[in-house]
Amino acid sequence: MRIDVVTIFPDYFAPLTLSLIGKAQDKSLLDVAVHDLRDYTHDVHRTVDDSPYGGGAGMVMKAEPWAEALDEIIAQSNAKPTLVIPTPAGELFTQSRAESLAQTPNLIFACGRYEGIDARVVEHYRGRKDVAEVLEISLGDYVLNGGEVAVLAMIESLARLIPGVVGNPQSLVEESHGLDGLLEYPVYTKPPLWRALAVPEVLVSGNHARIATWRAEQSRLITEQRRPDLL
Ligand code: JBK
Repeated sequence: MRIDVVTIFPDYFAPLTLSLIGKAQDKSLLDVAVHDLRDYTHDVHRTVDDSPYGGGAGMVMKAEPWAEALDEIIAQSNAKPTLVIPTPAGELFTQSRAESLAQTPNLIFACGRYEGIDARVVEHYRGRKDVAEVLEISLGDYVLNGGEVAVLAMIESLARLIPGVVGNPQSLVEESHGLDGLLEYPVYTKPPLWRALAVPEVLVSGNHARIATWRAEQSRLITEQRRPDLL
């Protein structure tokens, strides 16, 4: 999979060289290229933003550098890319979205800053269905300073679903937001007694049927308490 990221803060993406995502790149399972939006400006100040039409606080990212960057990246793509724009006004990012993005050979992430990107950029690429699929996606209902952190989260979540990125494929299906859509049951390791707290007896019983039943009950209870919306 090829991932292109466009941002005014390329350094934000240094962590992608670490851990499983870094190893995936070493193994050529994944190829991440980070582009500086300012390289697509032509003025001495390398201007990427301007004041909003209609007034209001903050700045809006200019359409021209975005289009120059995206046109170049799209032209260099082998397959029709999916262009993901993280925005609090987007559709919510979910595990099922991660699963579908993990199947696309070519992803482009456009990181907005300030009050966002001139709306005509999305309008333009939405109108060019032959060259790209455009998705506006929100990581969640809170305020960030820009799309960079959202993109890091999305890349981590989708990259680990690419075959070969995570060593043990069973660990992919047994997790929260996995098969049953419930939250994870609590887990324990040695020592069996720690600060007067014992590991639940069932887990040391060796009875695998009882263990499975206990874990399913715990998942249901925790989901009821913390995330009733998932039930
Ligand atoms: C937020 O993806 N997001 O959720 C996002 C992107 C950019 C700015 C934001 O405030 N929430």
